[in-house]
Amino acid sequence: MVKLAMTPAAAEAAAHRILQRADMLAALSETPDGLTRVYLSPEHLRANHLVASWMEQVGMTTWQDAVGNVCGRYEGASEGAQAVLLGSHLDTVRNAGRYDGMLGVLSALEVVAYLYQNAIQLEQAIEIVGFGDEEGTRFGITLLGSRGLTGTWPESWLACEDAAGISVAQALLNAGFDPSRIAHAARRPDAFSAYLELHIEQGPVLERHDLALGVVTAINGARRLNCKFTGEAGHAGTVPMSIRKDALAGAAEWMSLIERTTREQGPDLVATVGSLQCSPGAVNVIPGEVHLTLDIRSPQDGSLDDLLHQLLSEGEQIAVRRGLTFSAETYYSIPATPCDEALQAQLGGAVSAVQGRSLSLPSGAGHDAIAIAERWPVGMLFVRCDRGISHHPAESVTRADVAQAVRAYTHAVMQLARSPLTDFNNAEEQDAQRLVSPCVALPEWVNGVVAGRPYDSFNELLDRAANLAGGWDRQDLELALSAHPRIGEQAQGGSKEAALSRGEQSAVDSQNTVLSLALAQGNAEYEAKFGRVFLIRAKGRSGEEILAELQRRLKNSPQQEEAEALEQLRQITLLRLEGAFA
Ligand code: 2AL
Repeated sequence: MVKLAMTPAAAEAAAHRILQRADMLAALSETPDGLTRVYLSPEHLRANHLVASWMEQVGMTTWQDAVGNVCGRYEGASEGAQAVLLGSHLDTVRNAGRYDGMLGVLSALEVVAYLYQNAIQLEQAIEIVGFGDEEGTRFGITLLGSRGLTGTWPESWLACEDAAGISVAQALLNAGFDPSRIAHAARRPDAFSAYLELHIEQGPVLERHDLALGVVTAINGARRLNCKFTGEAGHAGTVPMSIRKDALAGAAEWMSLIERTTREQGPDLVATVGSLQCSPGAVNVIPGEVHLTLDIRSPQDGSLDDLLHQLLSEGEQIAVRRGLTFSAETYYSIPATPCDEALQAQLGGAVSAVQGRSLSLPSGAGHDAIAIAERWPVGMLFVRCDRGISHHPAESVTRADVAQAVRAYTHAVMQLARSPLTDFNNAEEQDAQRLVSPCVALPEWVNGVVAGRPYDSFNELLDRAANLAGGWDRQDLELALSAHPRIGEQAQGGSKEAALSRGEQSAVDSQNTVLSLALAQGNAEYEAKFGRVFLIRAKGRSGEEILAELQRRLKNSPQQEEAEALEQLRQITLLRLEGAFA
């Protein structure tokens, strides 16, 4: 059973605050009825200000970056630590809903509020970003906020204009930003270990599964095409059916096939013919030309391209059979963005802990994570929304769902940002023993290390472990050897100790028969002389180096050799301990 840090009651209170704050942000709109808040508008700047004030209430330092994102940082255990980045966007489409984007920022704030209120400082820092533009409502170009962080703004963007003829550069100036400083918004690649985004699903899948939460596998890639069937216009009364070249009948047949073929290829693929123009478009004329669009999407580029290939070849075959011509031109193509598998697993574990099971699903809509994935591993958590409605004032979530979301989100973030040392300090005694016992098969040492908890730093833990190892004697050595097979003999079995041993001996070339024979002979001589297995820290040493050491140590007196073997055992143990806390 996974233990969740945040109680259901605390999550309820957080959800209540989130919904209240979503209402407060929804009031920051350029239209009095309905919500419209576009990039670099006065309402956007006011939203940034409000979000920054909420960040400061929970112990975050805040700033606006050079492209107008609002940012906050909750420091980690050491100043300047790498951060887990949480966020989503604060801009909207026209006449928008109040949760698309905002729910992610407000939930991230509750994660930090939980840490702050419980005086929890994690190994990593937590940063939150409220992106200034994801939707592209104002300038027709999208992801301006997230591309600021990745430092991938093309030069050409500054000249793009809004409907009133105001350029991005001018809008930046008007809002108090300096267009020549755009590059300063870029963050160093090592600034973040991961990006997590919580978002409403904007589709009906979670609702259909009766689940509040799901984990995103990938953000769909998409292709958009302009297509055309050309036939021959003619008199609707005089041309016999058998010799017609009806472009619209060809297009209709293709559209039916698009639907069937796409369905047959699996549940994650979608294809849409969204517009159709028929000419000459008269009741008594056979259609001579049809222009239609095709939009197809999938979480995998491979399956997307396979589908596209098949659909185009079907269009071609229909045209040939009907004496038409068919053409298609791709005018938009965006690759799929896979979410990081480890982050999916982390989020999936948190979601299962909260709602009993997790559901993985692709995202049909675009998100800030698309841009962020170019630099950092991304993970996304979806929250059910009423009937999947989004980009509409009727967008809606329930408080109960938001409470579950915040609980799962907080758990996942704490797992990600905490150190193995914190886990060790907080673990049940048996779990703590399980973590360190593969280092050496000496229960007294294991218990001593566990009893020394809590440790303020890994160095403190290492010091105690080394001190305890300083008291080992011959008996300890013999006991510990049960977990150390002979050099040159691969440890068998699936135990943690066996796996560690195999890794340590990986530089010993077992294919080299001359070496293997020499090691076997040396091992036998050693055992005959000292009465136990030859022990050496194998990591980083080749078989030849180990053999040389073996031959040197064969000349030791029993006392000298006991001291050397104990020293090797200490080194192996402390190396393994470092590995366990890496
Ligand atoms: C080993 C082993 O398993 N790992 C290591 O460093 N040395 N064995 C041994 N006999 O020395």
